[in-house]
Amino acid sequence: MQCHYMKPLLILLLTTMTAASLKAQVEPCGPVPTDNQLRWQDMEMYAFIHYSLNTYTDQEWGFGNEDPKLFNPSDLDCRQWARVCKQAGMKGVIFTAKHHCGFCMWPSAYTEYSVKNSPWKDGKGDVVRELAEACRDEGLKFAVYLSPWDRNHPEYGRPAYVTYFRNQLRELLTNYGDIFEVWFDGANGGDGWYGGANETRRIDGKTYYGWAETFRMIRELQPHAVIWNDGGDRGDLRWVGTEAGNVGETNWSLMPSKGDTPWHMLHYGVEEGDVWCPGETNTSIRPGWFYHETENEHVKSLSKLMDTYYKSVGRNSTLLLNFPIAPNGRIHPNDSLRGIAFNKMIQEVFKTDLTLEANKETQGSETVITFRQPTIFNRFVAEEDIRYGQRVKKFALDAEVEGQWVPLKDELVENGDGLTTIGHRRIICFPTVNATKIRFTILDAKCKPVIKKLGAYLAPELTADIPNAGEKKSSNLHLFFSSPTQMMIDWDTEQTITSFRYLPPQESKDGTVTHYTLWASTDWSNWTKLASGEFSNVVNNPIWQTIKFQPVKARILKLDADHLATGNRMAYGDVEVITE
Ligand code: FUL
Repeated sequence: MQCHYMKPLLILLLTTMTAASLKAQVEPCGPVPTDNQLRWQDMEMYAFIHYSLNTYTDQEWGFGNEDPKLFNPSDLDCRQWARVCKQAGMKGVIFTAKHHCGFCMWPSAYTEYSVKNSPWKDGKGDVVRELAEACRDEGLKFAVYLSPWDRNHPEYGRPAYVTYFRNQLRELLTNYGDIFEVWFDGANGGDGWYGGANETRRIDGKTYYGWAETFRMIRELQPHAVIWNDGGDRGDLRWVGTEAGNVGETNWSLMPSKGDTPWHMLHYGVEEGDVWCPGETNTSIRPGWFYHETENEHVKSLSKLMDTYYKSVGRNSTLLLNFPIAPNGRIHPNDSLRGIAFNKMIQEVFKTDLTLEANKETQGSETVITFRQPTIFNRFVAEEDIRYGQRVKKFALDAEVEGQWVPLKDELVENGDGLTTIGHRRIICFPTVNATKIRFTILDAKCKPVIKKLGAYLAPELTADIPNAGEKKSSNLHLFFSSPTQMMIDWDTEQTITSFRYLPPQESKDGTVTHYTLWASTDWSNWTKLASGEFSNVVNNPIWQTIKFQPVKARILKLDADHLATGNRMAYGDVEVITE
């Protein structure tokens, strides 16, 4: 129900205006959030914690046959995780209770593949419980990630597994107090151990899990939880189509209630959508979701994290920031220090709203903020009162500098000025101006806008402190393609090599190798197979992939792309060969 906003009228919320009196004046305007969604949106930032057997096998996706005995942290301390998250400004924690490998971080009654068969605490431990309690003590909300895909379970792909999955979910939703969100990963089906069958199992993610029934159970057991679901039945929240840490600068919290959700819908939302389904921006503080020692120097820089903040919280989304747990059972100091610095920087940037002392006058669709004296700022914040929906479609922003109106635009946006919809919060970043006035004009809206806040801030200049992962260009290898899907690397003399690293192309998914076979030779005719398999999660998170093998003498390496994400020509961002 769209009504074009023509009437030059804008309601700027006054603190004295009660919700009831405002409600009486505001006409309904399309979908609005539920109380659960409103509470969730107010959290703004919360942490993901990835920890499982993968932590001990240096993998991103476990196959499902990894030995539970590998789980034996020397110093597991959920209180340290909760403290770090709290100091990093996170309002809650979502924990990987079960990742795709199927290993349960709590002693589920329905499987032997869990902490109860690990040496940690003689099999008497429960990571989910320790973390839930630590969060409660730190005043953080708690939530669970339960992977629908289970590469360990013998019945995966058949009806019996769905019962198992629901039984596990019931355990998590009944035994660990209030849960604020339930996270069902979208990676579904493929190869796995499956109780020893060692095969590929395909499922239809929309029908197989019977989401409607599962959702009913969640509503009953945890009526205040929001449901994140990627594909299948619409949950309360949506994925934003990337794990890189940004949502579209135009980000509608609306989606169509039915049908497929192609990338652009996930990334930008749908202006005409008929349900409220806001975007949650998930990304990791390091390249991978799980801990890898090789990434210790690649924890995201402060400027990269601030960029992520502006492109998530500042674009009407929340930020779900992942902290991996190291094998000793703690968050690595590089991650915790950076997380804490991130929060300090946010507090610093938004410490003083420079418009508080200024005069704000609204006439029709235009608000002019007049400062008492010329004021320096480089951030502008606008918020709609989303209890009444998301209404603004387009606005303009100008600063009066030395008597002249100068248009401002979002410098983090490549196409256009970025001054489109607002929603819960829109932060506009621009080079520092010294201005006497700001003019905020709503140019188009679905219905009469309800603006909750306008503010201006001065952010300190930030320079990148360490390079980000993926920026490295290290190759000095002699590399060529013998076919569109076969890469060769050769040396003048024999080398002893121990691993091969592949960085997927960074600009596009085209040509990304998802499945590979790697061969070595010393004479171009006899080839030894070194490894074959899948690069886990490489499409959503195109980070360095490492293939390790027993040291081998080689003069030539051959990489076969057995499957590409899209396209028919292998592409790469970089490759690296580790020699002894
Ligand atoms: C992805 C998963 O496949 C990754 O392993 C990770 O858990 C991430 C948050 O979601 O789709």
